[in-house]
Amino acid sequence: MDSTILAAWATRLGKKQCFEDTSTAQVGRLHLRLCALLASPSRNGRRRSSTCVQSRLLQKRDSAQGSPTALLPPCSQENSHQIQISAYTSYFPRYENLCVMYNQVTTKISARDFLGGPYVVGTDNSAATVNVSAGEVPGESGGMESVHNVAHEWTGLINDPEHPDNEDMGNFIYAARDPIFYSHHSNVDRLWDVWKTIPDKVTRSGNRKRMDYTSRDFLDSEFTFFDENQDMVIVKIRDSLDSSKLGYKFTDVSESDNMWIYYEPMPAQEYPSNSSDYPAATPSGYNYIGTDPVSFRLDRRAPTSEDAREKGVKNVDQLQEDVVLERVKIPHLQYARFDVFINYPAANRQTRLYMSEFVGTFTHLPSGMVDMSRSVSESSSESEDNFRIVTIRYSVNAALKRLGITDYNTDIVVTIVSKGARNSSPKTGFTFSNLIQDFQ
Ligand SMILES: [Cu+2]
Repeated sequence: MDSTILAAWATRLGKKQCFEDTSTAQVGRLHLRLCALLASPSRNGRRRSSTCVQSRLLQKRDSAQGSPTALLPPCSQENSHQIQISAYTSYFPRYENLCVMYNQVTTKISARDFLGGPYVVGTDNSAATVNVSAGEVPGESGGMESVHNVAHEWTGLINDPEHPDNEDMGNFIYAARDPIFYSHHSNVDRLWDVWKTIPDKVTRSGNRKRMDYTSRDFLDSEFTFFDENQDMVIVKIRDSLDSSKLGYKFTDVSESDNMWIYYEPMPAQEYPSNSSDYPAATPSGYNYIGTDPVSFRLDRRAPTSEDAREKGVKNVDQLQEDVVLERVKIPHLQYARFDVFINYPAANRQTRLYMSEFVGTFTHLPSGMVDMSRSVSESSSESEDNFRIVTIRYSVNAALKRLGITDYNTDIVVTIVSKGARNSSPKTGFTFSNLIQDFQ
């Protein structure tokens, strides 16, 4: 364990940069009761989870130090400096979770970065090839998609040989069979509300309000539901953006939300890296993310008033700087995860994610967008239809500031760490069309 990291932990606890109230930072009692449902003999046994939420929670509780249910060390006097080093380690995954949330939600200022690319006429999230000149638009993943996906991964059965279809929560075909699906998605909705309340200045000096898309393509998109009387109900996005119009209101932002909203990543490693030692990505070319980490140089420029005008903001200070992985090609049936680090080419699958150099993640779950007449495991066709093309944005303003990069002339090294499900080795490599700097 790096001594500078341990020193930072001691400083953090010494300065009481932790949270007084951890009472809400636990899995709700609701889900404990749901375990009875998960194991109910009335469910399809083949789709019954063998490791329900309760058992996972109890495992975590058993391995935790201190308070059995607290997710973080409490701020009591006794534990400020006296905690043994070994006790910190059991909290590392929790700080990693907070840092992932911070990078996927807090650092995202624009709707495009948080929600994903706008769905406009021509958007195709499933096509293997995208003909831009013909008006086709590749899908773009926002920060929230991966936050949503990891909960599916955690409560699903990815990589379980007895459940090759990753049912239930690990496969979108089956996910709604699991009762936790509904509370998970309620929380996704709640986090969307929370995102809009986070002040810009948490990560930057800007003053930009976080807003939904305002285009009619977005607001007038329709979804069809059936109500409790089995009558069809059509809901437009514009009707669902304000939950109070739907008859409910989320509770106020809690102390456990503040843990990730105001998370302070650990100090930088001060890893000596010379960006000129690394190749730039080939524009519109063949770029490869292998099973080992891969690093690229990213040439940067300053934003212009034209950039600001294009994005509908008044001045360049309101723009958000992104590192963009363009058009990553992912087989629908393959699990994919890319963690990205800035100026830390030594990053690998073991690198902890609570560090300043970590700028975000992306997770693609094996998807049900395949021939529904066959089970996913049977569907082995590698035809072009079975790929997803997706552009992924990593927002880097806050990380650049933490790393002491205060100008736009300094090029950076971007390291992509590919991971398999549950941090296993990735099974395959992926290609992407370019790695660029962009402003939103
Ligand atoms: Cu979901």
